[in-house]
Amino acid sequence: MKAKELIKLEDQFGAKNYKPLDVVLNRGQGIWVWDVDGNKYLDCLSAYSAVNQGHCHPKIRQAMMDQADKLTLTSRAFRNDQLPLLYEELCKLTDSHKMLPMNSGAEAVETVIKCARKWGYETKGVADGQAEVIVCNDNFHGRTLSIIGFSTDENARTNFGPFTPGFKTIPFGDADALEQAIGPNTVAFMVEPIQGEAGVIIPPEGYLQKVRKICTQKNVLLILDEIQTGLGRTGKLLAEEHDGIQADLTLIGKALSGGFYPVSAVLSNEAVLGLLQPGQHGSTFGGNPLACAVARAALKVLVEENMVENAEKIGAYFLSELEKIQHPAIKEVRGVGLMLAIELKEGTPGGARAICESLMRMGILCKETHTYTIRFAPPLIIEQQDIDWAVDKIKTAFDGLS
Ligand code: IF1
Repeated sequence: MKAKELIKLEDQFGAKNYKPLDVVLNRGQGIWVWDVDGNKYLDCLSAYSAVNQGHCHPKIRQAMMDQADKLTLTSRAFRNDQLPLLYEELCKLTDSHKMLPMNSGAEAVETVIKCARKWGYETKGVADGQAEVIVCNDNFHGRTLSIIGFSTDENARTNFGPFTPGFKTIPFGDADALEQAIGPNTVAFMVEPIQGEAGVIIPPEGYLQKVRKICTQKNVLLILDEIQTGLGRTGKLLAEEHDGIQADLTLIGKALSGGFYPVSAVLSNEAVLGLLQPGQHGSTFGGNPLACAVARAALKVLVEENMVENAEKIGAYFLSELEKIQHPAIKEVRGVGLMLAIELKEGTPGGARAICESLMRMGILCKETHTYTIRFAPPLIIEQQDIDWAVDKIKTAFDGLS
């Protein structure tokens, strides 16, 4: 079917909760994707960092096919032979004591909030029903009711209430604000090491170190949402490594499956996840053998093929090349590893969307965030020559800006 007809079908039968670029993809390999008309594009979004390993990685694909031939789902009523191996491999890789498998990122966030509250009541001694979790302005943690309830994005939350109580918001990047916001009922502080949806917002140097110290001093759990920053995206396996700290609870998702399948996880020290008793949390699909086999392969190729190191090296190169682009519409270029952004000056005609559409016509897919930020997050296997090719196109896109 032609792109036009497919778009028409989507508009007719689909809920309009997205406004995608009008490119209809049907194939992907490595850093490249193709549309139904056979046009080839460099993927600079990587499905919001879910395909860090590149599209249709052959080894992850093989693991998925092999497992699909054997056993896909048992539920957690029975054990399967893949989950224990994922537990061990992921915990060793991330230096965690325990992990809890879920499916989507939002589910991992919901899970961690439940666990933090439970820890607050049973270990910290917070009075029943009083637990409070501190989050940041402009956070993005997912789409469930509890999560959007503590979002500060009006578009995400308007007319979806009433919401779950027990959350407090503070400015991102401000450790003093955290110190002041913590009260006797605070059980956790949850934060993205770099805010993704907010537009690749990098906190001031040393922020996570300060936050870690404050949380330890005040007996508050530090929860890092690394669903987007994790698994190599920023040039480290986990972004917390840039600050040399360890969170009490870490969330990962997206690239945990290399884009084949929704797999997420809560990683923790024993004290927190150890509190859960049978029947208190679960999911039909969480921890299923297909998901676990895929996740094991996704982690294996990430390590074996040095994707994290490549993200660090090529990311630094990409940033330095983007910084060389001189254009009056550019306000700032920033990034860590392969999580990069160009922010345009307010009022730039057409905004970031115009640049994204122009890049699409030249064979690069990226997505604007908010009105003025263009995000670049290619798969971590990208090479220098691909960056050179892309930067050339990005320059041309800016030249075309009136
Ligand atoms: C969409 C953004 C990215 C996340 C962090 C949890 C989740 C996400 C830090 C929830 C999900 C997504 C979802 C996607 C757009 C996207 C996104 F632009 F909204 F911010 F990646 F940059 N924590 N992020 O970034 O994970 O439940 O979706 O598996 O279309 O909503 P999920």
